[in-house]
Amino acid sequence: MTTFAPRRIDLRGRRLDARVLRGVLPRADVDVSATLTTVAPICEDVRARGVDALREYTARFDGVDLDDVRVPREARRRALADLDQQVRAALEESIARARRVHTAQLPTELQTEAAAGGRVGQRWVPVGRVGLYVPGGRAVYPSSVIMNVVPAQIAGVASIAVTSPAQKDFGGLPHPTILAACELLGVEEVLAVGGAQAVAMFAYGVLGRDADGAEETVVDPVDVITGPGNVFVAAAKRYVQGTVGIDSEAGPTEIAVLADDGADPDHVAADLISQAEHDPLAAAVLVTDSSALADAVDARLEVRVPAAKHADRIAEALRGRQSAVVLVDDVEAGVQVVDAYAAEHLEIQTRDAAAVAARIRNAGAVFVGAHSPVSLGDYCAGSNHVLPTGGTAAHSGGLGVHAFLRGIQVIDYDETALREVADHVVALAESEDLPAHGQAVVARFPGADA
Ligand code: HSO
Ligand code: ZN
Repeated sequence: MTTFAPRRIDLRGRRLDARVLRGVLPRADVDVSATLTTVAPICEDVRARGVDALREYTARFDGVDLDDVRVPREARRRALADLDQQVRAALEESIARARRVHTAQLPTELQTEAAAGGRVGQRWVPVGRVGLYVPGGRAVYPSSVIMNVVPAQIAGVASIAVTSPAQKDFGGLPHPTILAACELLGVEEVLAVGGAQAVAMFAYGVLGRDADGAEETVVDPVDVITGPGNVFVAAAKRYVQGTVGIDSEAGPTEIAVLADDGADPDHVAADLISQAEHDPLAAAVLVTDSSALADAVDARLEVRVPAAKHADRIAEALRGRQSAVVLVDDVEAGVQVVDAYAAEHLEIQTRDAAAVAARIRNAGAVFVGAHSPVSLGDYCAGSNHVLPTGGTAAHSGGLGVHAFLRGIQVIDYDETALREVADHVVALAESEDLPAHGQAVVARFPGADA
């Protein structure tokens, strides 16, 4: 009788169409839309009352009386000076790898001749200012500072602000490791605000009063907000979307492992536990064609879970309806299942792992083979750990430099090239009953019978 094993779903001999798979692979219930009604008044209040509203919400939700929402430079310097040397070295290595990988993502400018003398280019221009949200509370993720700041910096964003909730236990500042990470990265603007109110602060900007009582801008509005957070943060991002750009909404962490009988059950168990550690709502899903492996993984969970520091929430995550061990007929069927699931993180622990991985179409990130666990990607692979959750990997990818860039098309036709295509513009304009469109072209060729 096992106690930590996720429930079993047996799909052997079943037809794996999309409807069946959607029904059997449920996810955690996180209702972002329902939370919109809670966060909307908070966002509007911050928009209307600025810093005064931020102070009130911070007192109410975080139990901190903020003098200033801005974290002084001195506090960030001190946090870095006090940082454990090993953690500092690890953050530096993580930053170096992330910079290397994200630099390679930069798109190249394009210049195409659509016709002789008719050039269309594409320039990539960074947004002017971004606001990056770093969670606090149960989740203190200096690694997430890196994952948000590095792509924004590599994209060339001139103005970068980071916010993280004020912590009662740390003198009302964000967690010191987060401040240290900001300092290591050279972030010049750090704020001590969390929750929906932080998202509103970035979206609308906030005014306050200086020492002499004169009105001053405390936080300028941003163009883009990125970063993971709880359901209130996700809902607030959804609320302000349109006013600003956002990255994908982050839900509870998910790991799926596609494994065959060659996988090491202890490693599979350790990897499932590693992401279950985040949250009682985290999802851990093993998909395998080997019931022997499934049994062996269950057995290793029995040993590893009770020994884990966060055994309670790990057990809750593994036993939750969002987690499962799924039995399939073969690896081919397994690929169909994990594609339908569209996991945030997908490990491939099968023979010919690289070939199997190459066939995956839906996943936030794919971890190939025995030596690429998800926790490597969480910290030090160079890849980004802000990834699409909740099945959104079917239409979205992880955070990268593109989130901070816009492609601007540049159209540059000469007279001959315009004349060449004038009749077509006129014909399409007439067909849409928008003749002034055609006339704007014809006006350039007086006397011609276009
Ligand atoms: N697995 C998380 C990221 C993270 N893990 C941060 C540890 N720290 C979501 O991808
Ligand atoms: Zn993680």
